[in-house]
Parts: sequence; C-alpha cells; structure tokens
Amino acid sequence: MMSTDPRYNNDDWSPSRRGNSPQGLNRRRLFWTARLALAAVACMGLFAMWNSEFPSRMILQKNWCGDANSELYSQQQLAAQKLNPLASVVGSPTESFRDNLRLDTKYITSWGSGGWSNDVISIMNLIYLGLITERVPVLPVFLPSHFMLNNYGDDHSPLPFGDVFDLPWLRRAINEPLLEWRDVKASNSTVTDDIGCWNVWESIQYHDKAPRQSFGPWFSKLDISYTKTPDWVKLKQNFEHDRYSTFWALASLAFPFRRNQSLVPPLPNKRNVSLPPDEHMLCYDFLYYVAADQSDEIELDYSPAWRFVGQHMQWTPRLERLTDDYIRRTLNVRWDEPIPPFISVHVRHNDFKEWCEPDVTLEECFAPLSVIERRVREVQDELRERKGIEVEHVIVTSDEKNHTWWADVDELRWLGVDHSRTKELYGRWYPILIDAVIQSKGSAFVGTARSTVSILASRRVQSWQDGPVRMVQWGKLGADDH
Ligand SMILES: Nc1nc2c(ncn2[C@@H]2O[C@H](COP(=O)(O)OP(=O)(O)O)[C@@H](O)[C@H]2O)c(=O)[nH]1
Ligand SMILES: [Mg+2]
Repeated sequence: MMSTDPRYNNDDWSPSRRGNSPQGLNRRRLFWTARLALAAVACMGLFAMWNSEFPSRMILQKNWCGDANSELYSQQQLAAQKLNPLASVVGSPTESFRDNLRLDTKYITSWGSGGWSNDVISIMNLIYLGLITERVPVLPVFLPSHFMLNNYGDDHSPLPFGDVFDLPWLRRAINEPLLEWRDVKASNSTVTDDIGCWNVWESIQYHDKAPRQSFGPWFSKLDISYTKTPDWVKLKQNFEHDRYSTFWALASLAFPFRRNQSLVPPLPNKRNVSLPPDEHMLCYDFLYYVAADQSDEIELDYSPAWRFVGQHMQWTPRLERLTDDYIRRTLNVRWDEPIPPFISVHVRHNDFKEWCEPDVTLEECFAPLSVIERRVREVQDELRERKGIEVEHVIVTSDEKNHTWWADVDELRWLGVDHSRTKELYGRWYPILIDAVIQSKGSAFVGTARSTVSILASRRVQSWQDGPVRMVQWGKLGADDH
C-alpha cells in the first residue's frame, strides 16, 4: 500500500520510490539513526572543542544543537563562566578595588612575607581556605622579601603568580575561579583603599606584638586596619614553640556567627581609620602557618592544602620550556633529543646556619656531601627495586656560592646548573624558579630537611613523578645517621 504521509514522499528513501517492504523500513530506520547519531556526535564535538577553547562562544553552539542539550548547555555555561576570571569581577581593573567587586560574589585574600617557597605555601593555603569558605581567592604577587632582607641588590620587581603557575590549568583542576590582584585593582592605581583584615599573627606567636608585616598591602595600595583573631585560632594553645592555626578556625571567621562573636576593637590603620574585618573581601595578615590537623602537615601525604590545591599548581608552559633548555644544557642533550631521567638534589645553606645547634661548627652543622651521597644511593636503589630503572644522572641545585663546595660536587660527577647569565637574561627571580622546576622533574629527589624549597620539591616529585624522596637531616654532627 502506498503511504499518503507526506514525510515519505520528499526524499530518495520515500516509500513511493523504494516501496514499503520490511527491508525498506529497516533501511530507512538505519539511515535516520545514523544521521541523528552523526549530528549528535558533531554537536558534542563542537561543544567540547568550543567549550574548552572559547567558553564565551557557547551561545552559538546552543543554537546549532537545539534545545535537547539546553540543560547540559546551561550547566556548561555556568561552569565556563565560573572559571572565567572576568566573570568574577565587574570588569577591567579599577582604581579602587571595591568598584570592581561583584555584589553577588565574596572574596578572600592575604599576603606573603617570607621566602618565595614560604609564600607559595601561603598562597596554597589561601586558595584552600577559599575552597572551604566558598569565596573567590584574590592572589597576591610574590615580593622579593628574601632578596631585600639579604641586600642582594636593588631589583625589587614583583613576580605575578600567573607568570609562574598555570592559572587556567589550576582553575580547571580545582573547578574554582581564581583572581590575581592585577585583575581587580589597576596595577598603576594611585588610590589607597582602607580595609579591615584579621590579624592572625598576634594570636599564634607571642614575640611580635603586632600584625605580620608584609610589603603585599603596600604594593596593592591598601591601608589595613587589623582586628586580632581570638586566641582559640591557635592549634596548640599557649605553646610558644608552635605557630600553627587551623583552616577551620580561620574559616569559621568567614561566617557571621563566629565573626560577630569574635569582634574586638580594631587597630586604626596608617590613615587613622578603624574598620572591622571586611565581609566582602575577607583578608588575613598571614597564612603560612595553617594546617588541618598538625603542624608542618604540608610535608605529609594527607595534607589537604597539597591534595586539593598544591598538586594542581603546575608550572606555566613557558617556564617548563625554558627549564627544559637548561636541563638539556646541563645533561649535554641535544634540543631534539628526549631528556633522560635524572635525580634532583637540593642543598640549602647560607642563612640556615642560624638553626645550627650551639657550639657546632658549620662543617659539622650542614650535612657533608658524603651524607647526601648516601641518600642519593637510597633513592637509586628504590627506583631500581620499585620501577626497574637505573638512574645515573644527578643534578644538584643549591643556594651555596662557595666554589670549593661546587668543585667537590664535580668530583662526584654530579652536575650543577649554569646560572651565570640567568639573572641578566630573564631577571632576578629566574635562578630559583628554574631550579625549582628542575627539582620537580627529577625521577627521585634528595632535599634538605626544614627547607620549604625542598619540601615543595619532594611533594611535587611524589605527586607528579611517583618518585622516591629523602630529606637529609642536619644541625649537628651525624644528624642524618640512620
Ligand atoms: N637559585 C637557587 N636559589 C635558592 C636555592 N635554594 C634556596 N635558594 C634561595 O633562597 C631562598 C630560600 O627561601 P625560601 O624559598 O623561603 O625557602 P627556605 O628558606 O629554604 O625554606 C629562595 O627563595 C632562593 O632565593 C636553590 O637551589 N637555587
Ligand atoms: Mg624560607
């Protein structure tokens, strides 16, 4: 029987042409299924491609694929908006930061005031606090306090977080928007903003009777009126030899119940303005000493700041490429050859002498190369046993400047990195940046106990290379005996 349904009369597969046999119907079904499947695949492909590269263009994608995808579309659009830093502020950076804050968004910030690696850990803690308080972290620049303290020179240029760490990658990995101060307030702004912040430092240690000093607020032209946090933010109450606070003690102050219970008269700022802790841009003076459960837990496997944030702080592609060039030169490998596996070593000296035990000479205090060599053999053994690989190359990074010490490193046939032109070519930050990236690329790592440079390198080698790590103990003769 001929079909009267007009749908069947307008194309090559209409029953009028092909007949209405069961085979014909099956072929038609097959054809339509294939066409629909193709269209769906094309839409999904376009969706994935455009979404990953150009989140803002998703509006076009919706029109092409129709309403069937609208729920998925709106979820993806929300996610894309959330990860787009511009969606978390009103617009371009403004003279006063407040003009750029969205009324429907809450923010959190803090500043560094230690060596570079200490500041990296402080920012990791800031981002983790942002996650648990559901606030958008506004990341400070790294300021060269270490260089200033040591009078190393007059180059005090700041280092933006996003020049070192891959921010788009991090946003996607933790599924949270992240801003830098340069996204919020114009870098060349001449406006000083008054703001109220929490002073954690005075509650966790008893020597300094003031909030933690930092160049960060000065750099961002902020004049801060501080409110001291309650004593209970300290992890070990009344214990002067520990300075840790806890994430949730500080996080609780982000919410009205604890905040309002904890308000005490604030210290006036430099312009004599007194302000309670800001609720829109929540801020703390110092977030280095923060843990979930125990002091120094960033070194431990369960550290939430490492697991939820730190391990996703990958280097920028530019810094990776630059460092690969340095590694190739160090190992004498051509630019088009793969980099062979190596063991990275970090030896920290200089100001660490302040931690030597009394009546101990410097030679007795810092671990000799023979002790470091024993640790290198341990990780070589572990690589052989656990992964079946022989790794002979050893690259040594250090803040040591003594030529005799480096000559002893050469004697061991270990390799140093040639930084003779690094500062001149790339700037003052780059010797430590390149060394930190080199450390993180080792198949195994041997570091110096208590150095945050070493602690971060060991976490990276564990998380990114699944590599064995050892920390060399020091401070007195035989400190690393085991
Ligand atoms: N280039 C280079 N600099 C280092 C190295 N180790 C330490 N430094 C310098 O010493 C500073 C140490 O400060 P910090 O990052 O806080 O780490 P920590 O003091 O070891 O915990 C670094 O920021 C560098 O400026 C290294 O292996 N290579
Ligand atoms: Mg330090």
